[in-house]
Amino acid sequence: MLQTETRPASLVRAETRDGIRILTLDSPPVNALGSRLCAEVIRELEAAIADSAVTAIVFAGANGLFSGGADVNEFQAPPPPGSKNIRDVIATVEKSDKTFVAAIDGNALGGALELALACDYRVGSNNARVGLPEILLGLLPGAGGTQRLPRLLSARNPMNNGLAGVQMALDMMLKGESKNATQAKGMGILDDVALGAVERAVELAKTKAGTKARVSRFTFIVLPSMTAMAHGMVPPEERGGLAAHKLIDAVEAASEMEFKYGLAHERRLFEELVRSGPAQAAIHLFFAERELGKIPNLAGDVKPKEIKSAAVVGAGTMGTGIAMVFANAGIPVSVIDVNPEQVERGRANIASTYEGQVKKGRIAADVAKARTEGVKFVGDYAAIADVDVVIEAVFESMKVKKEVFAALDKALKPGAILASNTSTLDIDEMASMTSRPGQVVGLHFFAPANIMQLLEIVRGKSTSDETLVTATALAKRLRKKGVVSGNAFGFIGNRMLFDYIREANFLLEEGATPMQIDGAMKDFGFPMGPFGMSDLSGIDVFYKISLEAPKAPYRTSEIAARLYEQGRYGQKTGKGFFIYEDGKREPVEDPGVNDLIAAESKRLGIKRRRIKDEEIVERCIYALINEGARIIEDGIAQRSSDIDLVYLNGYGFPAYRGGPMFFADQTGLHDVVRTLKSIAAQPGSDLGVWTPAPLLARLAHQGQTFSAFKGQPK
Ligand code: 3H9
Repeated sequence: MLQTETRPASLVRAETRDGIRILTLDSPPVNALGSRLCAEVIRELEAAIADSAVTAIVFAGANGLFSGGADVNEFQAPPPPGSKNIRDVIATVEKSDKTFVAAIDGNALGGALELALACDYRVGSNNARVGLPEILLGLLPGAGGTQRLPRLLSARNPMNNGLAGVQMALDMMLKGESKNATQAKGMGILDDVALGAVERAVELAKTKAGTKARVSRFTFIVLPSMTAMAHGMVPPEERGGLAAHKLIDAVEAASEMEFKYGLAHERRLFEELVRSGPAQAAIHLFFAERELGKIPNLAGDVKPKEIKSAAVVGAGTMGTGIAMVFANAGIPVSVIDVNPEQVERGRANIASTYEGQVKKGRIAADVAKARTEGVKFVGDYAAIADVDVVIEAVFESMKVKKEVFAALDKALKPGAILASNTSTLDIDEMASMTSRPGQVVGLHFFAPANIMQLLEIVRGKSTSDETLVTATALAKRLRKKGVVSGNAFGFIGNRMLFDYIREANFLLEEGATPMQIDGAMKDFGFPMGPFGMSDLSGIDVFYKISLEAPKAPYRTSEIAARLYEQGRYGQKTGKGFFIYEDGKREPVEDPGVNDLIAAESKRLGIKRRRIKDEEIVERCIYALINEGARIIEDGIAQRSSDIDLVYLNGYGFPAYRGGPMFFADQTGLHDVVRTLKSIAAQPGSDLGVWTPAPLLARLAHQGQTFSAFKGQPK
């Protein structure tokens, strides 16, 4: 007998089949368990529990998934008093004597899996994915996940007193990894996998009605050596590991305390985390990534063009790296280069990269073979006439790039997109060499292209909306974080980098050493300091870029130029700001460089002084922030969160600080402006570079943040 009772305006659909009440979460796009949905679920649950004709309750989800978990938006401010959350839903389930089954179709993440774990049984469809990814948001599972998952997995994996299961639970939560249906069934998270999860759940509910299999009643043990090892494997609390350490504490509490006290402990730890800087940074970045593909002011509903094949001009390190990015995404790609030695080096680079991945167990040998074969080397433009997109990755000189663009325009089919991998140069000037400026765009990959996540998509003055939308869709397909940038020298990332490097060099002239500056920036959380980075990228590369840069309105440091003149290009020559012994990557201090810097200070009449690490960090980071503000105001970046993603994914800014603009917001823009003014007041610093950017000054005055500023690009 089928009775249907639907409430269209509601976020929960209730339906009864043969005494089984099915509650379907229906809150697009991802059925996030926000306060309104939770209140409605509780109302429906209470009605079902009170109904003596209902023998069991099944939870399901609409919109192609069970649920994406708690509504992350609600973690950005304290909840209003009395609002309901997923913990209240689970408490209602836990109190009831009825039988509960979760029917998981698609994703059940975070609070959604925690709800499923509170049920007696869990059934997944073939496309089910379950996980507790809270750690990726700087949180821990806060609705019983740290208490129920180790209990369940310990019971389902009883070898070694259930310790293997506890280890699985810890690993899964500490990595934030989700598991597919087969894996979840193998681990014991799912009781069954079936084609139709809801139908199977209803069947199971009918046969199991009246029985209980509550995970909360299981017990488990965890060894102190196991948690000690886990603490040792995650980063220190102050370096992004706060949530991980608290998560391990919560699991330990689960084994030591009665269930209800363990829950209370987990809740306390969650509440501490959710207000912490790292969690707020991670939540900011979660939404920043979801904003990425959104381009304001497009003319209508513009669709991306299909990209079926690609070509790269130049078989150097960058060109072959880009080719591998396409091969990894399954897009056939040709590399064009006329220099046979370069081609051989490129071929060898690709082969050795894929072989290395096979050796490390990252890809299978047949995948490596297919990818290697997916890259063809060709010698002339005629061979790439039919490709849909071409990326030039030749020498960073406008003259050379213009010649390449003119040749590509003649050779390629109409409509093909011509892209440049330039890291600084003017896209419009390259477009002017073609008959198709609308199909010209910058695609600035970061080295090594096959590893680094960032892709700056540079919009020239004539770049068409269709080209731009195609480029952002392509970025997604290539599994890159594609940030749209306006066409300014250095775009977003390098334009800000020049200010950062400028300040680091001024600090050298005033009394610091490269080792001290790099150490201070590493303590702040960067994987390497500005001088280690210069040595890695090449002092020659920076020097040549500086020749093409617009003239700065203030003096520039000449230290790097002195090193360049001595042939000290960095790691590739074994010496730069540092010395690299026997091809090692570890920088060693060079007293000769310190003498060279001291001589520069003398030449400039600067009296060297002791500089504290705090001043180093402040000046380098605040230089980034001030230029970032100008970039937003000039419409080069669409939003401040795009700048944060650029710095995180391209330049190693520590994720737990959320990016330079978010860091400024957290510091308070008023305080940032006050610090800028105090730096400017120091003798010798008043070069005009510390004048607060007008947007920064305005927002500080209004008590605003960069995140809340919704200015539009020009
Ligand atoms: C948690 O559960 C805490 C509990 O332990 C304790 C609580 C007390 N909330 O990614 P997409 C939005 S913490 C709010 O492009 P996909 C997203 O912003 C939570 N919004 O889709 C976007 O909005 P817009 C633990 C969310 O198909 C839209 O949905 N859960 C949430 O590629 C589409 O997103 C997680 O960490 C959310 N939870 O991937 C899971 N999730 O259209 C986070 C998504 O306005 N979510 N949105 O830009 C995901 O991993 C993916 O979104 C998912 C779908 C796999 C679900």
